[in-house]
This record gives sequence, C-alpha cells and structure tokens, in this order.
Amino acid sequence: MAAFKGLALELQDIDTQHKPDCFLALNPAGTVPVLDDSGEIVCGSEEIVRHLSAVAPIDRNLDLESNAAWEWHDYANSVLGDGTKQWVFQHRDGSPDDLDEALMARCESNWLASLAFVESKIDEGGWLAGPQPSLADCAVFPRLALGLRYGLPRLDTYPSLRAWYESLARSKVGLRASAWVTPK
Ligand SMILES: N[C@@H](CCC(=O)N[C@@H](CS)C(=O)NCC(=O)O)C(=O)O
Repeated sequence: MAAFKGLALELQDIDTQHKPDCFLALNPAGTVPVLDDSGEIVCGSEEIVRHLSAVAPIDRNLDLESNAAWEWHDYANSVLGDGTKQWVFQHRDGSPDDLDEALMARCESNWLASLAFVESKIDEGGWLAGPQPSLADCAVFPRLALGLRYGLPRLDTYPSLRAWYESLARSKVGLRASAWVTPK
C-alpha cells in the first residue's frame, strides 16, 4: 500500500520463528506486520491501512474505503494467504526432501482456485475492484508475487490476471511492492 501511495517505507524482515526482543518490544503479540511511523507503533494489516489512509493525503485514484476493496483485502488474507502460506513456509524454511506432499497438493489446489477466481473478477478497466486501483490491488498483488517467488504455478492460463499482474510487476509500484520477494 505504501508503494501504491508513494510513501517512503523501510522494510525489515522478521524471522517469526526467532523473534528478536526489539520486535517483541514493539508488538508483544509477536505478529507481523508492524509499522513504526516515527515512533507511533501500529500492529496488523487492517490497522496499518487505516493508519496510512488517515495520515497520508487521500489519493482520489486509490480506493481504500469501498466495501468491495475491503472484501478483497479479507480475501487476500484469508482465502489466498491462508490457503497457500504453508507452501511458502515449507519452500522457504524447509528442506526439499521434507515437504509434506499432501499439504503441498492442497496449497496448490487452493492457489489454482484463487487464480481462477481472481481471473473471473478482473474489472473491464483492468483493476480488481472497479475502474481504479484500490486496496484490492494492493492486497492481492504481493500475495501472488510471494506465491510465484516460491514456485507455485505460473499465471499462463489466466490471461486477464496475467496482464494485470505483469503490468503491475513492471511498474514502479509493482517493483517496490514486490522488492521483498524478488531475488536480487
Ligand atoms: N489478521 C492479521 C494477521 C496477523 C498474523 O497472523 N500474522 C502472522 C503472519 S501472516 C504472524 O505474524 N505469525 C507469526 C506468529 O503468530 O508467531 C493481519 O493481517 O495483520
């Protein structure tokens, strides 16, 4: 979202299996994401979106408020995110010999179902929730970038989704929003 809004943001990865004390001091619950906005600590993606939309000037071209955009935010977190995160964790942290094949098959099937769903919803204007970019695009794009980074199936058979993804990925916004998953 910071990338979409053009806000400066310094990203710091947290190993959630070995949380540093300085991170737990910011958020005793120990969950990510956490935003440190010049000393003001905001925990949780929803709270961060609300904080940034309150403190940053409202950009009329970026819809952060409609129900449709928030439904996509929830979809990105729960259906797409929860449905595939074990794939990411195992491919990122585990050994290729120890993959839980049944779990990976479920993640792959959830991923493909999500791709088909997103493909069917891409607006004629090319955005996910209406004729302009919104929280929906901010929420879904990095999830897809993460899945692709860790080897989930590519978007080749979903032409609208692929066009949406690639045009974002090539843009300045997409390059920044996926910098943390793109190998250097
Ligand atoms: N709904 C919350 C979810 C926060 C959350 O569960 N984060 C997970 C990563 S997706 C986490 O920090 N897990 C590590 C842990 O709970 O120890 C949000 O979107 O901010």
